[in-house]
Amino acid sequence: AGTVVTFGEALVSVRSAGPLAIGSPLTMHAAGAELNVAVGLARLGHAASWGGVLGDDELGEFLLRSLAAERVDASRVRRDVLPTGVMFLEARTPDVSRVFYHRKGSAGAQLTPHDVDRLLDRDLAWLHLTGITPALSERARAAVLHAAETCRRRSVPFSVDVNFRSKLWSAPEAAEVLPRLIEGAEVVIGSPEELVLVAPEGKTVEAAAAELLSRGVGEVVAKLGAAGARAYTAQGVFTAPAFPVRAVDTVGAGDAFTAGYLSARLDGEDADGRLRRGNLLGAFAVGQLGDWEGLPRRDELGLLDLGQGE
Ligand code: KDG
Repeated sequence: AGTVVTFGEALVSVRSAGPLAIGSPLTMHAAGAELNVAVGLARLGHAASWGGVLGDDELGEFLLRSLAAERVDASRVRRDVLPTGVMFLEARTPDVSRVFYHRKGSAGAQLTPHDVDRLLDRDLAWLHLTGITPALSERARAAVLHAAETCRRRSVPFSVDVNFRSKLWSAPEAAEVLPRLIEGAEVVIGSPEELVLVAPEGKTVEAAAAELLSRGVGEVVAKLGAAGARAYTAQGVFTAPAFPVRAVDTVGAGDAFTAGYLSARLDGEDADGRLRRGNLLGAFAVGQLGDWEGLPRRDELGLLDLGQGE
């Protein structure tokens, strides 16, 4: 049936139990939006592959080990002399966390169009991209635009999670590049603000979705956090509520939603089923520390069944 491929920058996320400035205890996790999606898909039994450039260092070894343990194919990863990127996630208060990137000049930003060609040279079922990659460097931007172009040329379906990162680039810069990236995408996912950012004419999320659909995007999915999610499709607009859960760590919930949505899409589920599985994975993700650690295997999908589960 082919492989679901994704690529981008994987990071080591170092999470603190309290303020960093006082030396709070730290734990090490594998992270990066695309890695999170790949793990979510692999846990549900999809053949998933992650690609990118990792440092030839201990942190790169840790990320490869994590991918292998989660049965994500990483056979086309390239190693580089530059260091693997790190992200500190500081629990400043129980409700407020802060992100500090140590990723400038990292191996992950060295991705090239040639790396992409190597990665996509296979039986591709689907390609998943994010709006983080074009913000990393000129060559990473060229690489991700080349990947989308390759999909359009080969008629391979692809998805884009907008994932705007204000610490990496400005909204005007993103608004210049991202509309080109999402052209012809089968699925575009984002928060309402992110969807407005990628639709030059759209002032509201509804207008943005209508514009993207009219320009050939297959479906537009708005992540609404605790309010669930909404899909704008040629068949109409569908909304599904979030699962009521206690949140321990919300970072990674959006990527989990994306993995669930894509998983259901690959399984041929309808819009309601896709939204439901997206919300379900989001709920699993927020229940545990780490971006993806709490995600379910396929036989665990019913665990959170509270009357609306699968
Ligand atoms: O969604 C979580 C990701 O954002 C996190 O793992 C780090 O990919 C990341 C980024 O670049 O911010």
